[in-house]
Amino acid sequence: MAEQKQPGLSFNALLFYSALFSSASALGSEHDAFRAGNPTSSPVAATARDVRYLLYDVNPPEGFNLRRDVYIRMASLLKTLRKQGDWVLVLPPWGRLYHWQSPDVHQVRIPWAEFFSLTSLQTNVPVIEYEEFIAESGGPFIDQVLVMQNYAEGWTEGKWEEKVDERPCIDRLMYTKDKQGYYRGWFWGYEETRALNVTCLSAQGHASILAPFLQENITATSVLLDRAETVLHDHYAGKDYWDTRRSMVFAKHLRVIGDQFRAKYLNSTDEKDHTPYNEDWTRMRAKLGSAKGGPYLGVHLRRKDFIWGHRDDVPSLKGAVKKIRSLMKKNKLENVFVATDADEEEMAKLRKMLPEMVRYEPSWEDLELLKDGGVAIIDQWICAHSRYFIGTSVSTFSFRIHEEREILGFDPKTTYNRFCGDSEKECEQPTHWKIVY
Ligand SMILES: Nc1nc2c(ncn2[C@@H]2O[C@H](COP(=O)(O)OP(=O)(O)OP(=O)(O)O)[C@@H](O)[C@H]2O)c(=O)[nH]1
Ligand SMILES: *[C@@H]1O[C@H](CO)[C@@H](O)[C@H](O)[C@H]1NC(C)=O
Ligand SMILES: *[C@@H]1O[C@H](CO)[C@@H](O)[C@H](O)[C@H]1NC(C)=O
Ligand SMILES: *[C@@H]1O[C@H](CO)[C@@H](O)[C@H](O)[C@H]1NC(C)=O
Repeated sequence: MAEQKQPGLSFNALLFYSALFSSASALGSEHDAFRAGNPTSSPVAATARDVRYLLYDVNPPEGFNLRRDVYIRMASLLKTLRKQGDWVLVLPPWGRLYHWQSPDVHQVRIPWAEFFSLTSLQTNVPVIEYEEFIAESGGPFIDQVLVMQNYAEGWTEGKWEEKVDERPCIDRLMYTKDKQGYYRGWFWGYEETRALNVTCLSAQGHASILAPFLQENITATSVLLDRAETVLHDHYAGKDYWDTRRSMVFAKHLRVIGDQFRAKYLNSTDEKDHTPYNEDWTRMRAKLGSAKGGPYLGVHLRRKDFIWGHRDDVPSLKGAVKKIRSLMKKNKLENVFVATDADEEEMAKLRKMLPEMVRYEPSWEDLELLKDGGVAIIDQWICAHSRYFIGTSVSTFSFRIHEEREILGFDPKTTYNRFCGDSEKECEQPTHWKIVY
């Protein structure tokens, strides 16, 4: 990792200074002329250094935890791009997520710093928030949007091959042209943002197959890859995957709230639990089995859309409580912490069956401050520190807890567990993914 280390803050400082001292003159192209008309713009900054910006977005219905996974794919692509050019990754603001339904809480245009430690992310790859991009690149303009899609014809002769081609758009575009000929779209709630060009790109394969195309066939300074989940991981659970995953350190204020809750309600501290934490993720290298965890069972019980119709791998509440009790007994634990998205009706039933359960329940003021995303992270953080954890089948929320526990150094036996459906026959347990340092 050492050779890739990017001192985060000085990176931005560098961009800032290059904007101040650059003597590059105004540029010929239409785009730049347009930008130069913006009084706050610094179009010279980017050109002086030939910085190129990679932006991305994800299919709207996808949840918070899949989006965290897509970030890993994009960071990987960025690393490939940086072998040949000075690319920077622009973090897509959080918001308008399907699951974030708390009423009256303003949940759009949320910067990444509200959930993650930016300096930690920057130690892995150069990233900037969207608002920094606007300030730095000369305004709310994105040169080129590439909407990723599959191939209309599917796999040719049933054969899988990796490829990228500009193709006509298959689905109706989520962007419309305005009177000036600019494209308007969602752009994370930034209504003033415009794109100068939108085209579709059929892609099949891992994220880095896009690199040659972006280097050679696209000259735009800023490129937004929409539907970025279309491309796969370069190497799932490889070193690069884990470097990026480890760099996704939760924002300190959320960890502090989680730690205070552990201490107050669960008799759990890093010292007693053998879960020392280092702010610098590159120095975090806990041995498997070294973490003991707090004296409580950690439970992630995903409900809502997971119980509607489709899933026979999700238990009834009664089934879940039975499993919880048996695990508490087996592990000699008197406390249980439950993270769940259950609705009020289910919550009441659960509380009746499991009156001793502990939950993190923010006041409305806390919720307004932390937002649904922050509360979800606190839930994950507390689950990640439990002596024994059980999650929900194929929930990305549970998967992220597995990874957090792996980073903290828990024995895999205490982590890779999930509830089984009440009448599920072969209840296969989650896979153990070992960190590659
Ligand atoms: N606070 C809290 N929120 C939860 C919990 N479980 C689910 N949620 C919310 O519901 C969302 C679940 O969607 P995802 O994050 O995508 O995770 P998932 O469980 O795999 O669900 P899908 O990926 O949508 O299938 C989370 O982001 C949270 O907003 C929980 O235990 N605690
Ligand atoms: C839009 O982008 C495509 C693909 O790069 C390019 O072929 C086309 O000329 C661009 N259109 C405009 C108006 O710039
Ligand atoms: C770039 O475009 C040309 C012409 O359309 C094409 O032949 C070539 O394969 C493209 N390169 C990449 C890396 O996609
Ligand atoms: C907290 O845990 C310690 C051991 O780590 C134990 O000695 C103590 O009794 C516990 N306190 C409570 C209130 O359970």
